[in-house]
Amino acid sequence: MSFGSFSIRTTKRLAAAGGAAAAGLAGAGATARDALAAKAEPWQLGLPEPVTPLAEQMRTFHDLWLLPIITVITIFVLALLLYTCWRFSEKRNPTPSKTTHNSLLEVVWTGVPVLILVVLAFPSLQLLYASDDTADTEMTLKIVGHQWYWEYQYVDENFGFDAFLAARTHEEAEEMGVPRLMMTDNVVVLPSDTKILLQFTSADVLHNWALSDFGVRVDTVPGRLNEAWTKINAGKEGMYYGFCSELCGADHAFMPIAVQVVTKDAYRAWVQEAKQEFAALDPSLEEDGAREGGEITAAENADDAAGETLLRVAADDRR
Ligand SMILES: [Cu+2]
Repeated sequence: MSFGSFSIRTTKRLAAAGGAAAAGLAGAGATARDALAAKAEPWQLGLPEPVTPLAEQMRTFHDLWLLPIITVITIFVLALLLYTCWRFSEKRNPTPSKTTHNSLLEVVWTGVPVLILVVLAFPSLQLLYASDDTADTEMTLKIVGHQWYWEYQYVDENFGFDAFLAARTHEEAEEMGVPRLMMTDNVVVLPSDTKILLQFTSADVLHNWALSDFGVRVDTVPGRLNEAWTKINAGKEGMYYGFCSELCGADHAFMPIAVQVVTKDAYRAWVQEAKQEFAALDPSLEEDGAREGGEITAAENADDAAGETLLRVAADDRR
């Protein structure tokens, strides 16, 4: 299945434009970085630059809470071990004490970890609830895991496509001018500054759609519909890459995720092109002219539940 060249071409064109912009602003580190969004740099430390509110919240949780606490614990335990090795060696401590219990110490080493967990529970639960808040989304992208590629359905626009690995070898990558094992033949295009509902399911085994920059990492489970949301900050347009993160078989390493974030206007223009390029999810909606309206209403969706029963029914249940 390859609707291929279209997306790669578009991507190249837009990437070239991005590159030119970055070159024009040479020295502006942020711009150069955005152009390479999600591509790890040698000796890079820390989490990738977050581009969504959720990813920002996740980074804050990690950098301000988890990392300091774990650092203190690690240093404390290491110091304790070293001191014990030194102080209580056979040479320095030939006749060991026979003490077996110390109530105060036992209360402390039980109580302190409990307190740490209670403190961590607050930002953790905040994050959990925030990532579950799929209210008021403006569009829906349905993501279906396959062995070994991703299928994307723009359910509001009634079209979809498959995304296969674009370049497996160094030679292919060089020839196409794309990053090896990261680019796909068709690229997911998403608008910035738009709250997007992401729905996940699988046609065969467990996969995981993971895109760290968005703070999204969700299992696709056969027979289940998982949900998440994302809203890419305005001004963070660019290419983002992710990977299947649930061991799913022989080609697990060869089903990357490539997402191009564009402005709302560019997205609308792309949708018009994409509707011509890609197959309709439901051809019957084509014939009755529903597509001319641009939007498929929930009622039309419900009328037509037969085709993709599980996914549709699950989606409609929410309404
Ligand atoms: Cu996988």
